[in-house]
Parts: sequence; structure tokens; C-alpha cells
Amino acid sequence: MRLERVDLYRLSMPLVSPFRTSFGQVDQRQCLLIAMAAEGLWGWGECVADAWPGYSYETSGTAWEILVQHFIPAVLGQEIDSPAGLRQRLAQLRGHPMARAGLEMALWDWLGRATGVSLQSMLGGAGERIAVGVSVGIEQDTAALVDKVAGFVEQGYGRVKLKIEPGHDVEPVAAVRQAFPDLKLQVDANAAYTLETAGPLKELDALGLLMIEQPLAEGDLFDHSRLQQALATPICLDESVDSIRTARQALEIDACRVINIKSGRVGGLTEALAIHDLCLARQIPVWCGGMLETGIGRAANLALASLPGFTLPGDISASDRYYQQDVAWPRFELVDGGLPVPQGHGLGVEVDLDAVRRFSLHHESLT
Ligand code: NPQ
Ligand code: MG
Repeated sequence: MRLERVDLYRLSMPLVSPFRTSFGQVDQRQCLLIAMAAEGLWGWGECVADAWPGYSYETSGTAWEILVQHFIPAVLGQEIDSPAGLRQRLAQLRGHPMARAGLEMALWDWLGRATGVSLQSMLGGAGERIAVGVSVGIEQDTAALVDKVAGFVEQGYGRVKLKIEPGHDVEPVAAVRQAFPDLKLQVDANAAYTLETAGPLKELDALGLLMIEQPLAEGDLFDHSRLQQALATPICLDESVDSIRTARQALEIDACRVINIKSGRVGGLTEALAIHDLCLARQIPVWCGGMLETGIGRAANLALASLPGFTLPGDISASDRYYQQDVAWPRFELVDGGLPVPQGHGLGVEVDLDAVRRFSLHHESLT
């Protein structure tokens, strides 16, 4: 196809409740939506960069800039027939994985619609439903945290992830474990510890956790390997794995025993697939991370999480866990602890343009 037009929207969506992690608290989620047009068809993608550079250095502002000034001009008017073709056109432009991934997602959606194939089939996934988990933010009060977890367990979530940071770790996690002795439970520090402050993480070894996610700094594979030697609980890397290369290096030095895959963090679904394939070959379990996506990114996550190596429940919750109103139909509803994998063409969701406009701070069309 020859890419004729790309529309960008910067959205601000109110969360149903504030979400607190070791890098800060959000109550409004920004993201970019990217709509790609050719041959009378539209493909949609979501860029998961937020307004605040807490999880990663990318922001909705930097992503907008790089897309408008560099990534989109490199592909507009060009013949592009596959995600590999898109990646090749962007290969000389460095960095900005979330911006890159959003554009690639729009192409996958366009290709699926043009050929009448679901993203799930294009990626090589299978199955109509997948088991999912929920990520629970840091609470000041442990009783309130236990109540929140109880609510999610009641809704049917079979796996719970607790956000932790120094000062909010052993005590709240032990309280949740005591209230739910058999719950599949894991924690995520979002890089808040160092080897020097990792003492509490060793105490978590006694609590039967599935994994400890990203305890140390993003760029620090070496110290993760040292920490893994001192822990019985598997370390899972999130922020540190930005490509197939770092995934391979992390596994080779035993810096982790589980990997969280997010297409945004690694620069697109193609790179995510490659990491999945590597881990499957090495019998390393993977799961699909979440970035508080709208229904568009959520649909892509569900398709990705239906691949065979995704043997652990991901952070892919029902739409209403984060948003009262969304920008795509249908809403994803939890049934028996699982969500349906969209079966329609491409992402398999219909974007609600009125809702997109309502949540938009800016809109720009490039032709
Ligand atoms: C994680 N996600 O696994 C991320 C972190 C995260 C579901 O825990 C705004 C922008 C809010 C990005 C909250 C979950 C965010 C964000 C959390 C990323 O580490
Ligand atoms: Mg994480």
C-alpha cells in the first residue's frame, strides 16, 4: 500500500481512581492515538508514552514531536507492505520506542483490515479467551490495600500484582499474603531499589511470590544478576528489556528468570514477537505487561498474550478497571478471570471517533 495520510491525537483520559507507583501517582492518563489511511481503509495504533517521564524517558510530548518531525515524514507517501518494511524505513532513526510502536500497531491494524485477518492470527496466537491479572497501586494504608485486593479477587482476577517501593514493601505484601494464602501474587518495584537497599526484597522470599519485577535500575542488568543469585524468588525484568538484544543478554547472565513483554517498551509488536520466540525457545516464561491502555492498545495486548509462550497471566485488566469511558468498542469485560481475544479484522475493535475527539487535547493531520 501507499501510505496517504496519518492523523495524530493526544488524549487525556480520567482514571477511575488514582494509580500510585514508586515513580509517582497519576489520575489522568495521556496517550497518543495514531490513525493511518490508505486505499480508503484506516488502521489505528496507540502510543503508550504518558505526560510524565516516570516509567520511561519518553513522554506524549516527545512522542508527538518525533512522530510529526521524523517518523511520519519517513513513511508518508511510501510503499509499505509489511511491518518489516515499516521498520526498515525507520531503521536510521534512533530511539523513541513507544512512538515507533504506536505507528507499527496502526500498520498491523491496517494490514489486518485490508486482508481480513485478525491480529491474533497474524501474530500466530490462538484461543478465544485468556486468563488475566490486575496491577494494584501503592496505598498509604495497608487495610485499604487488603480491601482493594479483596474487591479484585471478588471480581474474579486470579493473579494480583502489588506495586512496592522502599517503605511500602514487606508489611503490606505480608498482609495481603496473610489474607489470601493461595492467591497468585507478585510485586513490581519499578526500579526503586539498589543492591544496598535490597534487604526487604530478601524478606519477600518467605511470602511465596511468583516473581519480583524490576527491583533495580533500568540500565543495570549486572546488579540484577547479583541480586538474582541472592534471591529464591524469580526476578522479572520490565524496564530493563528494551530489545531482543537486552533480553538475550539478561538471560545469559541470569539477571532474570521471567520477562514482561510490552510492545511499547520494545519498539513494536515485531520486536515483542522476537522476544517471545527467544524466551519460548529457552523455556523462559513471559507475560504481557500493561500501560493503562485504551481499548485500542488493550486489544493488541490480548492478541499478543494469546501466543504460546505467554504462560503467566498479564496486566491486562477489564476496561472498567481503569476507565469509565473508553475510545473503542466493545468494552473488555472479565468473565471467569479471563478476557476475550478480539476475533475481528486487525485489532478487532471499532474506534469511537466522537469519544476520541472528546478526550483529545490536540489533533493533527499529515498528508
Ligand atoms: C508496569 N504498569 O508494569 C506498569 C507501570 C505503569 C499496570 O503496573 C501512566 C503511564 C501510568 C505509565 C502506571 C502496570 C502508569 C504507567 C504504571 C506505567 O510497570
Ligand atoms: Mg512493571
